[in-house]
Amino acid sequence: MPYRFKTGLNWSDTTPRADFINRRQLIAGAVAMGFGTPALARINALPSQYSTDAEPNTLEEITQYNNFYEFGPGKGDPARNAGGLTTDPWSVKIDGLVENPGNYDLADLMSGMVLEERIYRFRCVEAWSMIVPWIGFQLSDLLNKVGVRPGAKFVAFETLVRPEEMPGQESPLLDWPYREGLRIDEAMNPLSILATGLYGEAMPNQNGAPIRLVVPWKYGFKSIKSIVRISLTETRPQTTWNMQNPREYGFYSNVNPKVDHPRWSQATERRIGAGYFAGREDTLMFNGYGDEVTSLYAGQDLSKDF
Ligand SMILES: Nc1nc2c(c(=O)[nH]1)N[C@H]1C(S)=C(S)[C@@H](COP(=O)(O)O)O[C@H]1N2
Ligand SMILES: [Mo]
Repeated sequence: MPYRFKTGLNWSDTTPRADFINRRQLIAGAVAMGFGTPALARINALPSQYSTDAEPNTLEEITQYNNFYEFGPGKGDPARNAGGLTTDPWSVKIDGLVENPGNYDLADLMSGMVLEERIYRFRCVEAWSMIVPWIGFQLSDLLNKVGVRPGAKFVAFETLVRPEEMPGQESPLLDWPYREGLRIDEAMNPLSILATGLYGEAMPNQNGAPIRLVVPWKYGFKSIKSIVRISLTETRPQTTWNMQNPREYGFYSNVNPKVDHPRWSQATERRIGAGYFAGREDTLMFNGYGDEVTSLYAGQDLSKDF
């Protein structure tokens, strides 16, 4: 694998992060989740300059408290129902304003990509948060590989539609497929990643196997799971929650403590697993990633472009 050292970090930096990967806990979790074999292959990934040094949530918290409406609307539904999703073979269709469109097998899609471990803050629009040690690569690297044609202004994403394996799709709760989108400069920002694993192992189904988006300065619903299509478009794509309720969910969905959801405050958040007495934390503008992304929105009124 051709490592590209962008960060000055390397494996000899024995970061304290190595300590949190408690192998026994991982394996116990994998078995409890029905992965069957404890022999999950560890993924080699570089540490990243973009990681927070906040303490990650446990594997159990990350894999038992989920939003993945294709498997039901409850937080426990994905863990209960996603085990039967077939994630191999997997292909992703890349189309629209792109030099090399096609149906890419996941392995081909990932070839040449640099895998990093990115420990990111993750903030759901429902005002809870987690710290997740993702494994993934920059979306920009993939877009550069397939070649963005002039005129492309947005990137649209779609999730798999397979009601036989995704029982939530039997109900019209959302207009399937789940859809999301980014402006091209947001997609090219180095913080935007396609994640294929977490805690050093392949992505659990309930977290969006085998490949999902993670955009850490935006509310969690932008981070679309189990992606089967990526389209480069000239016009702004339709997005699931905006279609469902445009008054409550905008296209941008940047984490913003000063712009409340119509039905609740966004000023504070509850860290999953922090315990009943831990108290709420202040939500940070752009979820704490302002240094990296504030310039993307120069001149925009973020109370209108919410
Ligand atoms: N396809 C799809 N992607 C999705 C969702 C979904 O229901 N379907 N839920 C979103 C929401 S609201 C959140 S908060 C995150 C949750 O990711 P996690 O379960 O890995 O924490 O996934 C996002 N991506
Ligand atoms: Mo969410």
